[in-house]
Amino acid sequence: MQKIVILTGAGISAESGLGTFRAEGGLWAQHKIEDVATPEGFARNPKLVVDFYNARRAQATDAAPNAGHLALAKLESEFAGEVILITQNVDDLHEKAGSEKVMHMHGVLAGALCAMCDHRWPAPLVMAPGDRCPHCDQPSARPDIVWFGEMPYDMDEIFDHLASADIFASVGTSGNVYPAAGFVAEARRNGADTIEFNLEPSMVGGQFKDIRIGPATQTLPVWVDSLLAG
Ligand code: BV8
Repeated sequence: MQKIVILTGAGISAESGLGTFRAEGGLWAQHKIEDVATPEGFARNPKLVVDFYNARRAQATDAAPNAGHLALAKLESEFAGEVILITQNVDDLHEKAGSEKVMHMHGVLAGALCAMCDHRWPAPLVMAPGDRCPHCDQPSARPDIVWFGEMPYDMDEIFDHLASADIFASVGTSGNVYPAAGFVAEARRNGADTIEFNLEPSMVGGQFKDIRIGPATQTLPVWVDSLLAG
């Protein structure tokens, strides 16, 4: 049975109106990474960080999935083989599009995490520094987001999937951030066909066998239809 492993990044949500990180005027242009996406930044100024994620949670709540998300959901439901969807994105647009198995390796805006007891619960739309954990009652709630310097989720399972992928596809990611940017090398090492979907080649674009240039809302539906046609 054929196995397709897909990695998505901020670019797949761009056409749903959610800002990417590295475009001019993108998220990282408005804030420094070390101030809003590191544990040190959170310790230094928890309100700045919590408000950064409150703004993104509100934006993601109002956003609708686009034809790129919908194409991947169609692939998962209609493909005869196995489809594994790994996303670096913390929005829920893949789920809104109907994807059922989504691995959020960098966490989720919809989740809250207790820094003391590791309890997880659905995040309120607006979090505040010092929110109490419903499990241990400590004032140690934080967004359930993987910050720089923190270990992404599900890495063992992800590497198992990369070891047995027949096709590895990467959509809308700049290839700046590791370990996600290293997945293509891992998939190639294991003999997978590799394909990148982006507006331009990413930092690891040269490692892909095939590159489809264009907006994901156009390139993904064509690719999915070709896979489903068999
Ligand atoms: C780890 C959650 C180790 C937060 C994110 C030096 C110092 C410190 C660390 C490091 C260092 N050097 C390397 C590292 C490791 C570091 C890293 O890689 N840093 C980079 C900056 C060099 N990585 C980490 O720290 C990771 N953890 O290494 O842990 C460890 C080991 C043992 C024990 C403990 C720990 C953790 C990284 C996770 C950070 N969290 N997200 C949040 O979302 O706010 S990363 C964040 O940026 C995103 O999640 C995403 O993963 C990442 C990159 O963003 P992209 O998705 O690629 O978006 P970007 O804007 O960059 O690109 C968009 C792309 O889409 C573009 O290419 C564009 O052309 C394309 N596009 C746009 N529109 C469209 C489109 N494509 C198609 N269609 C369109 N319409």
